[in-house]
Amino acid sequence: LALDLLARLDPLKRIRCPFCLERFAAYQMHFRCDSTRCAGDFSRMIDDPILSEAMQGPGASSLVRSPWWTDPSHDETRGPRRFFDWFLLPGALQCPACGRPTECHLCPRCHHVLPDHAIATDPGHIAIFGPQSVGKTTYLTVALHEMDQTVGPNAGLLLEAVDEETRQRYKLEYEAVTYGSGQLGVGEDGTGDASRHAHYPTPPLETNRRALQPLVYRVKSRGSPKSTPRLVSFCDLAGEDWEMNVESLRRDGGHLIRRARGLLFLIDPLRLPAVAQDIRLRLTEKERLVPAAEYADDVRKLSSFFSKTPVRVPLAIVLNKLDRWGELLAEGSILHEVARSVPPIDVGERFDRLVHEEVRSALRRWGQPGFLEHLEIDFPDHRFFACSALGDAAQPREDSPQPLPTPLMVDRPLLWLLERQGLLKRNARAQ
Ligand SMILES: Nc1nc2c(ncn2[C@@H]2O[C@H](COP(=O)(O)OP(=O)(O)OP(=O)(O)O)[C@@H](O)[C@H]2O)c(=O)[nH]1
Ligand SMILES: [Mg+2]
Ligand SMILES: [Zn+2]
Ligand SMILES: [Zn+2]
Repeated sequence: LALDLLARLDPLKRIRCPFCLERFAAYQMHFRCDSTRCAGDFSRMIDDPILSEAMQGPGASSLVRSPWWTDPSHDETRGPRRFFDWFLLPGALQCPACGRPTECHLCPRCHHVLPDHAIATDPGHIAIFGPQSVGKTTYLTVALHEMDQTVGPNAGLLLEAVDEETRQRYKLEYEAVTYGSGQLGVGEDGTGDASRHAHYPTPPLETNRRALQPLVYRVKSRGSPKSTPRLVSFCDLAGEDWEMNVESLRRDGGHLIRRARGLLFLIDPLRLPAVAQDIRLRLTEKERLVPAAEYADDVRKLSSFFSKTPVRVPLAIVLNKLDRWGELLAEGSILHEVARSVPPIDVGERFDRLVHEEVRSALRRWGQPGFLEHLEIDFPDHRFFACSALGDAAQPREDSPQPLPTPLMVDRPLLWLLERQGLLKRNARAQ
């Protein structure tokens, strides 16, 4: 990507990498050769300790190699020119291996290719976390799908994968699992797609560091053609790390929570004894055997990622699997109606507030005043939501065939968080 002269004249501009969320000045960006000749020729590649560490963690055991790259302000082959990057960023650098000029910029901390818009604007970031099996991965799958198909267009907003890697990862690891891999012909109906199944638990960081790589999207909104699209990244963390390896989560993935612009804490109220013991519910074997939730501890855990409290980052607390517990609430309440698949009318700020109040009083009834108090004190900018990613498509057995999701209110927390970081115009949430 080529920087325009205006951007080149601003070498001290602070940039935030949408992948590792580190901040640095524009003149610190690295370059890499992106010619097809260098990309396809292993013998021309050189060691890349920064990429190795980003992929394998500190003390990476094997060195990854990549096409020629350089840190321009320390590259002696550039002669004295390197000292002037402070005044004018280099336009292109010549790759010594293939002789071609390259304008491909890398984040100096993680060596991910920086998309153009990352250099122009500050990216947003939403971290999705919570206990095991509450439905985080399914939520992200369905929320992004809805964003693409209905919610986004209704709110005048488009999310577009920033690179092929994000596009492919979402498609293969998220969408193909919940929506099927779409191998059917156009005239066939989608009910029998056997490739649809429940997500496997997200692996902990110790076995797979993939969760550290966020999915990055370009946010395009209708109306203002001159403004550069902003970026937003999403990460979906493993419940196992949240519940059992919080030390390693804080060490290796702490930045994804600490530097988030929006926090999305997903929980499953079926793990509260007051809910699970309701005689109207028939629990599955798995639901019966999980340990009781300790939400006040979760808030304490979350605060421990930050150097000081109160934390100003907006926090959405989302009670998921509404399809399972919504009908326990009073008849006539929004949550009861939505759980029965009565579509809500007139969603918007006022609607979100009503849901917030209903959830809050439910949590109080379910014996969670400590949780509520902790939130008030440590995360004053919080909002409660309720949703179901699967709706009435949810199956009691994970190994049974999965119908297509019929989500309930998955978009509300996402839109609220996008609005709070200035990625969505106020009032666009009202459809
Ligand atoms: N009833 C119901 N079940 C759901 C819903 N969303 C997800 N599930 C089920 O919950 C289980 C866990 O879903 P995941 O999305 O893998 O949960 P997770 O939070 O990512 O789990 P970890 O990656 O282990 O932390 C799966 O069996 C899903 O089918 C929902 O909206 N309603
Ligand atoms: Mg998961
Ligand atoms: Zn980075
Ligand atoms: Zn080259």
